[in-house]
Amino acid sequence: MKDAAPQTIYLKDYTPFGFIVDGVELTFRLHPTKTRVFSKIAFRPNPAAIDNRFFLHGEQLKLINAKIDGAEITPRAVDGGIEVDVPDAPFTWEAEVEINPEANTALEGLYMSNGMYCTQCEAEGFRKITFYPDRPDVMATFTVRIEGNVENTPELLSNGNGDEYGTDQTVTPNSNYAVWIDPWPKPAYLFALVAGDLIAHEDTFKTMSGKDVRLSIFVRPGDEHKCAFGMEALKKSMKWDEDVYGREYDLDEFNIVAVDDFNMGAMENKGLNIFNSSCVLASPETATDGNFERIEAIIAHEYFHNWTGNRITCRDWFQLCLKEGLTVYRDAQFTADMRSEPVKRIDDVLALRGRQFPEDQGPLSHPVRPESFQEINNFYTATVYEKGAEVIGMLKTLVGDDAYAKALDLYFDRHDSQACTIEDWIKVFEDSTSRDLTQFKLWYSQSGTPEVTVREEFEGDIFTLHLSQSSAPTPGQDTKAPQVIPVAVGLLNDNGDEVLPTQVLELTETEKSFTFKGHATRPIPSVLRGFSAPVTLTQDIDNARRAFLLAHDTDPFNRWEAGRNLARDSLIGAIVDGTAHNEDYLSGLKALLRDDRLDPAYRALMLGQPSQSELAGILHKQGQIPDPAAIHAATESLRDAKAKAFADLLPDIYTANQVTGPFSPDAEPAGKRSLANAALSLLTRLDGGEAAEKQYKSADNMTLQLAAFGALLDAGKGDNAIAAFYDQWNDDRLVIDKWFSMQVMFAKPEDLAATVANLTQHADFDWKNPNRFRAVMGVMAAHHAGFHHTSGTSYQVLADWLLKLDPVNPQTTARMCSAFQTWKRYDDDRQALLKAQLERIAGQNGLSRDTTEMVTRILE
Ligand code: 0A1
Ligand code: ZN
Repeated sequence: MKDAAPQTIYLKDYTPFGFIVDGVELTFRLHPTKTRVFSKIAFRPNPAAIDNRFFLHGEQLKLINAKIDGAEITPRAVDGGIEVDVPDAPFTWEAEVEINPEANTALEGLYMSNGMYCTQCEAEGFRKITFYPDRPDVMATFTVRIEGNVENTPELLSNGNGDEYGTDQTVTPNSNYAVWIDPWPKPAYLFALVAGDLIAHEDTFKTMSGKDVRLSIFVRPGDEHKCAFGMEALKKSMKWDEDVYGREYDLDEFNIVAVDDFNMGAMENKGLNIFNSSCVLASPETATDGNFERIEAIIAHEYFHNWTGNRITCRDWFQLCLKEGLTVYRDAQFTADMRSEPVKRIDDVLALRGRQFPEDQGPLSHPVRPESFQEINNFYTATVYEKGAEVIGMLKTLVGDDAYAKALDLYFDRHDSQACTIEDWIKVFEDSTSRDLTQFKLWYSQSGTPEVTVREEFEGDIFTLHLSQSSAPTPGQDTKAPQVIPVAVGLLNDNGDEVLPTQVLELTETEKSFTFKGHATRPIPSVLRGFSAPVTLTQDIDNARRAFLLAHDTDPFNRWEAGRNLARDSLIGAIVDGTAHNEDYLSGLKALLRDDRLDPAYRALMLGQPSQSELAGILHKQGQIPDPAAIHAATESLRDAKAKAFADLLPDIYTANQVTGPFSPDAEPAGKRSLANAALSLLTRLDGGEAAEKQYKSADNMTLQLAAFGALLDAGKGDNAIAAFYDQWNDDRLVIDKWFSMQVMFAKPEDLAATVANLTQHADFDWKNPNRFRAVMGVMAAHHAGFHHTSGTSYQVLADWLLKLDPVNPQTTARMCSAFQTWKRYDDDRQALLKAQLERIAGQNGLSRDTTEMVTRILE
């Protein structure tokens, strides 16, 4: 057996597996370096097969023996696995393999994290556990026996329901075992096993049909006090999925485990979700409001996968958005229901613009459903996840809420226990609404961000909106067909009253005009309300109009957007020709900040402004070469201008939004803290850090402590806090991740590379831990002015570390290569520096398949 050589896999080449699996029995005899895995699998020929070659995936496995129907055989080693001649009738495959969890630093398959055994099988990790048809369209029921040692692994967990637990002293002293039965057929990527010394935080949930489900969050001793919030989030998620989607949980228990070494956020393994500890553990002292909100959303996301992903899974990995786009959409609905809908929408659009738009504007651009890949792990992208969710949102907007609910009922009924495609998904909507969705499907196949241009006309009493769409070429797609773009529009009069409530215009052609009759005076349109489609909008309107919308738009998203566009144009003016910042923006924003009727969280978002990398992307799109230093200077000067313009208001806002009483991470107090902290950050520009110093000293929760820490670092007065923070928190790895990140984030651009070099010398820079690596390297790559400092040193530091990490953990290395994806935006000197680093990485001997694919695509 050899690891698979790099090859491109195409959606068009899909064929079903030649065999059906009737049941899987696994036994794990755990050992840190020599775990034995025994498998017994019932196969039968698949009547739908095109090819009946019996190929099983397998990587890094030591085969001890293999049998077909009890007779020992010798499989042929082929690329990426083994091949065997098998009978043309049902048969039983048995194998014994040995694997080495301790040596598994890639964190795919069975590995060890702080003495605990755990698994990560999505996308193709199961093949590192045993020989198997490791593809999502092969679904089977699993029975798993785990044999361990009472002292090291008192807890032995797998998918489904715990069936037996015991100690069997006759085999080995101190040995223990557990048997788990998962009655639901599942693909191998949803397999999970955890074994270790864990403590359970327990609860129960009564489902809509009255069944009691046992809920547990398993953590390492010492983390017990950080589970309560996650448990509440889980119960809320279970209830919400019943109330809103009619989906009930389907096992007797639901288990979550927190692990410290994890490549991603969390994983939806059937009945045994495994979480990066940063995405589940929280206490008021150690986690910020932002962390709490994210944890609630990720717990919901993984739980919602039980139906959208697990009960109905993907036929092949090209269909990844089938489960991810829908589940992200569902978790966003959940957060909007639990918290504030406009705030969640703005946060999501910020994330889309921050992560997905750059992906779509550069060499990594790909459709929501890609058509080829070399390494599937490289396609867990913002496009598949976040744009995938936007596509679901558009579908719902186009068919309406009731039709969406009906279509989802049909989807769950029709496809339960199946592995499906986007065609199946679309067909459900076509069948339940009688609408032809052929054009809509282009959202899944065309890459790139469409640009919608708006022109207005007013004649007689008729107001016309002329809409047009275009989409720039993207890799492999030079020309595009027009897509169906839902453009939500409302009309206002001069007093700011809504004269036409929100309507959805369907832009289906390259150009289309929409008329609105009976308007005695010229109405003011509010276009793309709620960000009804993932597009860029070009609208030739002046600052006065934007200021009007900032003051009056009845759509909260577009009201925020008006302020955002004012800020953007003010910044672009300052960058390009040193124009002073826009007074209308500052005075409009000030009026809004004063408005106590507005949610503090919303006002805090209003105070924000486009990031430096977003500005670089906008300039690039306008055909200009972004200058990171000028962009940095402009964003700083706008913050200074705000501090000055709001000087009289900031202390009041700060005081009025202090929260008293016991800490609660709910939306209301969290919103107040976010506004107070936004005010503090500006105030620090006026008082030299006095208020921040006070807040740092008195803070009794991480939200206040970290904001004060950041304000002090920003003011160049963070030295004492750096030392104090470390002393206070050096035994809490999640907080120490923050300590690393904050120092990188607030480094002066010219000091960034040196700050990072210094931090990587620190004894706590445990670079093999993905969270710690990202806390430093990920934050460095996101520090626009510092990463792109003319010296090029940051590029080099990042490349050095990526080369060091690649042999240890290809997946995390490859993901971070996207830091280089925007390289062609910049001037010749920077491009040369960036290219040299990319080529240096690409030229490394033995570079992983993951990283090779990323750097090759980026360089193309
Ligand atoms: N399916 C998980 C995330 C996940 C994706 C890929 C992984 O390894 C390549 C691991 C986890 C989710 O959507 O939460
Ligand atoms: Zn997911």
